This record gives sequence, structure tokens and C-alpha cells, in this order.
Amino acid sequence: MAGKTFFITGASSGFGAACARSFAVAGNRLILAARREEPLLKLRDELSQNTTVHLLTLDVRDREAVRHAVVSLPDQFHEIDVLINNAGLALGLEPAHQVDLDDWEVMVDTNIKGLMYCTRFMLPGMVARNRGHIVNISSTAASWPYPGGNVYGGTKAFVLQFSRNLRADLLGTKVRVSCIQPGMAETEFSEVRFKGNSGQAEKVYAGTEPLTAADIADTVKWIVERPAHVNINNIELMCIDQSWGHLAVDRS
Ligand code: NDP
Ligand code: 8X3
Repeated sequence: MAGKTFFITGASSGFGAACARSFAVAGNRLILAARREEPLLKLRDELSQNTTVHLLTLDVRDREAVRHAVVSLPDQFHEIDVLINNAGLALGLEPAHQVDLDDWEVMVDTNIKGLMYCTRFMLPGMVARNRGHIVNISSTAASWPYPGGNVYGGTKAFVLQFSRNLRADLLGTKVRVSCIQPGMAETEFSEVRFKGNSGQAEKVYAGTEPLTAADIADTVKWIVERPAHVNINNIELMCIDQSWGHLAVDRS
């Protein structure tokens, strides 16, 4: 696995930071991107004894900033082997008729358009080299609807189908595309969803043993480490304390 260049979006916390830790071995080069600089600097301090790190304070919603970040990477980081499209968020859990439309737009701009920009700007190099791997982070919310999931689930359904369509486009190349659909995992995700209301966030995980960021990083690592002729299309995983419910019926 050593000797590869990884571009990880959303590396300042949660799954992205765990992936960075997991791939921080001698010989690898890590490009770590997120909006918040401070956690990125801390992560670089932690990892740079083991690996070579390049930080990008980047908002993936900014198309020109993504393009510029990719074309102006330092030489040793230029050839990206693995793009982990992880940056994303849910905002709110209100029903569609009460939701703040700005929240919907932020989710679309980040989870869909940000992922599109990163993919579009990094993919040509992978195709030209005839090697590379894009790992997209979707969600169980892509396949399994729940009240308040509205646009968040929609964005993650996009990620799932876009991943499959990418691989369809890439047939004939050795570029791999994989999609992961995690269920409930304890990270900053719920703090963000509930806009800093930590009491509400904690309730999501209360009484359960949720997935951890390290569980997702393990899954990414397993996917990336399959032999070059194996493409893992899609993996869905949940913690043992989560499963499906019955369909809802209104009897009022
Ligand atoms: P976190 O909130 O811990 O991490 C989200 C990361 O995304 C942060 O590093 C954040 O960095 C980054 N991010 C958000 N918006 C932007 C932006 N506009 N530009 C660049 N980076 C951005 O949550 P998770 O680690 O849990 O989430 C990672 C991914 O996994 C998301 O796509 C999420 O939807 C998905 N997911 C999460 C699940 C869960 O239960 N936790 C389950 C299934 C999927 P910063 O704020 O510094 O920009
Ligand atoms: C995060 C999992 O169930 O909150 O994607 O949508 S869930």
C-alpha cells in the first residue's frame, strides 16, 4: 500500500481524519482538505512523523478553488492515486414543508456539487495514468428513507448512483470507483446536523454502540487494498444496534 498519494476531503474530523490516520504510513503522501485550518494543522503534527502531508484549507463548494487546489499541487503530490470524496454534512431533520431552504442548498452544494468538482478535476489525471481509485462516501440514507432525511438522503442517493455511472464511463480503464454507505456513526456529524446542540446530538447515539470513524477507515482501507483487478462497487454497513423498521402507516 505504501507509495501512494491520497486526496482526502473532509479530513478535519470524523471519517476523513480517521482515513488520514489509517493511510499515514511511510512512503504515502496525504493531501488533507477541509475548511477548518486548526484541526488540519493538529492532524499534520500528529501524522507528519510517519508520512508526507500537504494541507488544503478548501471549501469544496467553491469550484474555482477546487480547480486551483488540484492544478497547483506541489510536484510530489501531483499524481493522485486515491481520492476519498468524504466531505459532507446533513443539516436539520425538519419535514420538507418546514425546512430552511438554505440548509438544503448547503447540502446540495457540498454533498453533490463539491463531490462533482473534486471528481471532475482529479479524474483526467487518473485516466491519463490508467490507474487510480475514487472512494465516495454515501450513506444508508441513500437507500433507506426516514422522516427528515429529505434532501440529505437525496444527496447521498446521488453519490451512490454517480459512483456507479462513473465506473460505467471508466470501463476500459483501470480506474476504480467504490461507494460506501455507512449507517449511524459517532463523529461530529450530529453536532453539525443539530447546529451545535450537543444534547440533541448525543441522543442519536445514546444506549447504542455506534459505528466509529475508525470502522469506516478500516472499510476504506480494505476496499483500496484489494488487488488492482478487483473493483468493490458498493458496501453498506451498520452497527449491530441499528436495523430497518416497519413501513409507517397513518391511522389518524
Ligand atoms: P464530520 O462532521 O465529523 O466530518 C465532516 C467533514 O466534512 C469535516 O471534516 C468537515 O470539515 C468537512 N466538510 C463539510 N463541509 C465542507 C466543505 N464545504 N468543504 C470542505 N470540507 C467540508 O462527519 P463524518 O465524518 O461523519 O462525515 C463524513 C461523511 O460521511 C459525510 O459525507 C457524511 O454525510 C457521511 N456519513 C456520515 C455518517 C455518520 O453517521 N456519521 C453515516 C453515513 C455517511 P470542515 O468543517 O473543517 O470543512
Ligand atoms: C448518516 C446516517 O442515518 O443519520 O448518513 O442519515 S443517517
